[in-house]
Amino acid sequence: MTAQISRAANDSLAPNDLEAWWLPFTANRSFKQRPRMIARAKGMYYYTPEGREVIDGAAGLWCCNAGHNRDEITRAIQAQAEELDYSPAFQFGHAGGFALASRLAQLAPGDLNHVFFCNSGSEAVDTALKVALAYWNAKGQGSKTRLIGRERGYHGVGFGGISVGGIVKNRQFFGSLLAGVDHLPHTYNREQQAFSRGEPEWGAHLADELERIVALHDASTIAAVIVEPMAGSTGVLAPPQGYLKRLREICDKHGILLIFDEVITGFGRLGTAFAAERYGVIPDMITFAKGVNSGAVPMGGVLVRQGLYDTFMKGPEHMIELFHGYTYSGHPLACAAALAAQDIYRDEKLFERAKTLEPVWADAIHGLKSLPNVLDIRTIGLVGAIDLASRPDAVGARAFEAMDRGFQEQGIMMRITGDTIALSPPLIITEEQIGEIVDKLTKVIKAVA
Ligand code: PXG
Repeated sequence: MTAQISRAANDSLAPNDLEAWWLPFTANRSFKQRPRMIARAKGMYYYTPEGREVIDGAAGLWCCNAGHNRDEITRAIQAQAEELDYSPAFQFGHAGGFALASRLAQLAPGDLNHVFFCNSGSEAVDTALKVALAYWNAKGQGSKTRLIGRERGYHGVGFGGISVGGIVKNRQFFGSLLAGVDHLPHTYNREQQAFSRGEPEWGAHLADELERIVALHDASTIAAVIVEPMAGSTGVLAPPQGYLKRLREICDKHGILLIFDEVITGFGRLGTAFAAERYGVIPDMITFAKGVNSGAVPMGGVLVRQGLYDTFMKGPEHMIELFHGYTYSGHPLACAAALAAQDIYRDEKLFERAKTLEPVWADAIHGLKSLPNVLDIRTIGLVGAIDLASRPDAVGARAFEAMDRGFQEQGIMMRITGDTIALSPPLIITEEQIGEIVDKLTKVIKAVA
């Protein structure tokens, strides 16, 4: 009931009305004292219940790549809901799912030409990890069970994803996680890489740590390596030049599957359909979600290479080949939204747009270098991160205040992690709007000095 939470009514109504929803990854008590409410959105902007405009510096949560409330997507969802609200994907199919899978197979590089649908990035990651394990089983190499992730990796919040992930807080409260997981070192080094644009020169050798892990465990026990081509959630860590190629070579040498988690980098964020294309590296699987339908309906999935798919297509034909799937795998509304979003990406050349804007964006964001407390700035594609110095004994407080004041006072939505501000605007952003983001950030960073 939007009217109940207008600004005038906030103080009296907030404690009761806001109590029941336990918000995810949120400081709930702070939020409920001083809510950041959003009522509607269009294009590059959100609007608060009282009608205040807020520029979206984060494409929602890195997902609304075509901007908000695109008419084409809205109409596609409406039309689909009138025609077929739901149809089961276990043993049945519908045209939209097949059309979308073919479309994504064409978009993906190399022979990544089969798609397994699910409903989020977390499910996509768990699906990819399970496919890797089942693949080695199907090949008669069931001893290959270890999964290798990376420090500072984010792969969602399923038990598989937090096990291969490398974020301490996401792991430390949840028991022993999956057994048999090891981690590569992360690739960030401020001394060597400060204020980098694009891929830093230093750090390709960190891929060689995979050789050390293989020497420790033996390749006969390792199923797969999973990395984000660019680590998004932990503060925008672009891959060092040559790093991903080296990982691919080492995986090939030892017969280890390579999974790129492209939940953030997929659908144009780095100026190509997938980051795999930008880096000229073909992984064995790509996980995607978010941008697939510009965030309009929950959807995720895994793109799988021909050889993997073929390995499963054996045995009696009445038998299920992979004992895995979700009630809402390939949901008709999500597929319809995705087909419409993919049309927008193609017709408006939004991936190319991200590539063209990359230097403009980099100049603008790096222009904030001399503001107070700025320790590092990183940009790549249409992504940026600004590390602020932490306040003594209050890690995260400065960026939290920046996020809050940005929304409440300046009208800008940003993401934060620790004392890092992360930016990833919709790919429809104009040069003027990049300027608007920079102006607002300047004021915010000064205000939290
Ligand atoms: N993999 C990657 C690389 C992600 O970035 C997930 C998996 C999980 O997706 P779901 O759909 O299950 O949330 C993600 C999600 C942020 C932020 O601000 C990042 C994500 C989600 C919410 C916030 O960094 N990434």
